[in-house]
Amino acid sequence: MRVDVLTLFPAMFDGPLNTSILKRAQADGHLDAQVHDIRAYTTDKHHTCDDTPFGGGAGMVMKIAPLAAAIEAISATDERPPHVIYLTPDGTTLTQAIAQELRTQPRLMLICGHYEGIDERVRTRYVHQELSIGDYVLTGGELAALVVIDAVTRLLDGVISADSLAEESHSDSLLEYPHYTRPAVWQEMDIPAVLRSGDHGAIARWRRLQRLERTFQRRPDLLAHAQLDKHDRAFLRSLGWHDPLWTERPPRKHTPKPLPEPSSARHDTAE
Ligand code: 6GU
Repeated sequence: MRVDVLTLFPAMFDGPLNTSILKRAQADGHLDAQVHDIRAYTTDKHHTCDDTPFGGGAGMVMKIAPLAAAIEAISATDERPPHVIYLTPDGTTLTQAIAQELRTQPRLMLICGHYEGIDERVRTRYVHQELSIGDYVLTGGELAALVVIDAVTRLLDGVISADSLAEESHSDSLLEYPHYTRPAVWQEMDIPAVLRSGDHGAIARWRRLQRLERTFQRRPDLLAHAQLDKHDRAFLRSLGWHDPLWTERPPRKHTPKPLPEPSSARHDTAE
C-alpha cells in the first residue's frame, strides 16, 4: 500500500515511521509511506500556508492554493488515484472496522490540518473521507494520521501473523483474555492454574470466558456486536448481563381448545 501524507510538520513522522513494525513494513515492501511538506507547494516568497478567516473569528485557516497544488501534484506521481482522507476532530471516529476497509485501498492520501482547519473548498473538491481518532482535540492531524497508518499497516498481508490478529481486542468485538509469561510465581503472585494444566480445551474455554467477562465489565457496549453462542450468552447472563435475545416467559398454561360443534348442529341453524 502506498500512503502519501500532506503536512506542515513532516518531522513529526520521522520517529514513528522509522521504528518497529512500521519500519519493517516499509523495509519489506508492504508499505510505501511518503511524507510531503505542504509548504513546498507555496509560490510566495514567505511560503504562506495560512490566512485569516473570512467573516472574522479566532485563529487561522490553511490556504487553499498550497494544499490544492500539493494534492494534485502528488496524486499525479502514481497512476493509482488515492483515497483522500482528511484528519479532523469533526470526522467519523476511527474503528477497527474502518481500518479493515482502508486496508483494501491500494493508495491513501492523508491530509493533516492545523490551526482552525483547512479551507472548506478543499474538503468539497478533494476529500473522500474525514476521520477523527476520538473525542478530544489535538494540535493538528499528524498524530491522528500516524494512528491511521499504524492501525492499517498492521492489517496488511505479511506484516503481522494471522494468529496474532485473530484473537486481539476489537477484532471480533470482544476484548482480549489476560496474558502471562514466566516466572509462574512472582512476588507470591501465581498464574491461573488452568494455564499450566496442559489441557488445551480447558485453556481455550477459560480464555473465552475471560474475554466475555472482561468485555462485560469494561466495554458492555461491544457485546451488542459480538458473535455469541448460547453458552456465551448463558455465562454472560450469570454475570448480570441483560441478554436482548432472552425473554423470560411465564410457564404456558395448557388451555384445551374447545371441541368443534357437531356438523349437524351447524346445518340445523343455517337458515
Ligand atoms: Cl483527526 N485532528 C485533531 N486536530 N484533533 C483530533 C483528531 C484529529 N482526532 C481527535 N482529535
